[in-house]
Amino acid sequence: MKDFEKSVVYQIYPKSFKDSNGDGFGDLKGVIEKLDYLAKLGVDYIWLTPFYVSPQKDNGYDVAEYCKIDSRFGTMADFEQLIKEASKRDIDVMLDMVFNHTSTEHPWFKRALLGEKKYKDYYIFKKPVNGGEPTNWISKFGGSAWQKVKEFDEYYLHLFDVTQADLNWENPDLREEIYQVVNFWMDKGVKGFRLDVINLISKPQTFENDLEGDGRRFYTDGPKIHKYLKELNRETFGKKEGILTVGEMSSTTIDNCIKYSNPDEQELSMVFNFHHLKVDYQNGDKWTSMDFDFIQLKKLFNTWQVGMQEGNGWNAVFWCNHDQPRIVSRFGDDKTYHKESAKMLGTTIHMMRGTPYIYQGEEIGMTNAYFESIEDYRDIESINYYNILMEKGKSKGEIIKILQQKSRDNSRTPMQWDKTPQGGFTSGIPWIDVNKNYGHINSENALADSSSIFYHYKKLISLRKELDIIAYGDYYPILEQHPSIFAYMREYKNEKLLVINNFYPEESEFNLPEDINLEGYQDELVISNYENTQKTFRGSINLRPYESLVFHLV
Ligand code: TEU
Repeated sequence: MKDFEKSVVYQIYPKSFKDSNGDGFGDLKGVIEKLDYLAKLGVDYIWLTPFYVSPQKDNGYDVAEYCKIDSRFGTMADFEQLIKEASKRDIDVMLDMVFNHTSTEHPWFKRALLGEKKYKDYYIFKKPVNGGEPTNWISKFGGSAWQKVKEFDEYYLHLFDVTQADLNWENPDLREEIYQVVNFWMDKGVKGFRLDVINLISKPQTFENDLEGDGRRFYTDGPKIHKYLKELNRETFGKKEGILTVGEMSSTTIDNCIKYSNPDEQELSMVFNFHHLKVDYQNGDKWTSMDFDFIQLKKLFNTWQVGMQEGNGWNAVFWCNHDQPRIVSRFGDDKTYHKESAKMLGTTIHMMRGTPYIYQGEEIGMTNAYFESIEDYRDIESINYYNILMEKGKSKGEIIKILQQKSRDNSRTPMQWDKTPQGGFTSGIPWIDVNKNYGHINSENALADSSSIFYHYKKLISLRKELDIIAYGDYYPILEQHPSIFAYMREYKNEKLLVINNFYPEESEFNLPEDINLEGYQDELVISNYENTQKTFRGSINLRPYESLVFHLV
């Protein structure tokens, strides 16, 4: 059984990871081919995003069959082999479970439309109000969250795409179906679950207009959410020991996240929150283009690190996933200081209190795609917002600039394995273009260079195993108002860890705050991102561009 605090999870987006049969679409056999690479990196778990039967309107987050594998990804035999091969390398497999909604192609929804009461009650159908939508709620992908069906004079709720109908968790039969799905996959040997937007499953009793916002305040961390998660835990993963569960929590609060992840509550092992990834949204609007607010970034991390620690909750710590732009392009520098800034960003996250998640390609510093035409984009959210912004009168040029910064497709371009055509991802035509920089940013190059980002991440992972302070230490922010340095301390027993990161391309001077006394400690530099680095820490340090240093003080 693995210790979550000492583990690192690697997220795989199978569609873009490795294509084994030349159809341009990554698959499970492709994942098996690359297990040695992942074992070399040293990760403990792989989390695979959905590969179930799906019309792929939202790349698999629109599930049409929960217990069947989409033939484009392979077969159940491939999946069983993947579990076996991963386990030989001491890697456990985590699956992504989408239980807030199903595809409208799911047999339940189809039967609902045929008027079968049982299945209609699996979803949230409402009568029109004043001849229109039941409420003014807005879908996360733009437009109304309600869609009228021609079969009856009613609307169904879809918080995401119109093809993703929200499930009615009030219905105990529906909940029972969900438990069977989780148990089915657990019986296959799955050791963890990532639960998609799980804090949105509990909707209010009455549906009313939101006069202040888009409706999220009524269903985020909704009225019965903790009851449902306790029941889910009891009926499924709580029955087995050592199953890692991580909830994706949209627009959540620390108090709720403590409840979700404090072991006494018996809900989940850990949570993702996204507040730190909204510091480049102008007035909360993602579809704008602006620089990130560094002070706010630190403030959010510090508040969550300390808040979760005080409540004995547990964070999943991360920069990247399949919904976020690439971090080196976002808060680092993907040109002059590509290597330095990518390593610095990795260190910032991996030394925190929480379980780190690495998204495929992050370990080689993959960058945003910088697609120049809307035809290159595949993501439904990006395409919807392209149209919305066009209607609002923005120019094509402005919109493309926003998409180059914000689109989810930035992280969905194929994994760059080597310098052969299509970056070695496929022998065919990939479903989305490969980033043009695959000739120099690729895994083969990274493996051949002992100073690569890959080996820095490998070292971060192994340090977590070696030093208990990284897994178990307390977190203390320092220099909170410093305009360019993100520094913090960890403390465990009589040890300390001092983590210092320069987030900018200019040099910056680090001075230890006067109230921290390190007299009597021996210090050892455990990881850094420049060669020729001073090995001990005393007094002040002049940091080079994006320099990152971690000292262990014993
Ligand atoms: O994402 C939930 C979610 O709200 C986002 O991160 C979303 O992509 C972002 O708000 C858009 O601005 C999860 C999945 O990770 C995502 O890929 C799915 O599209 C979504 O749920 C629906 O299942």
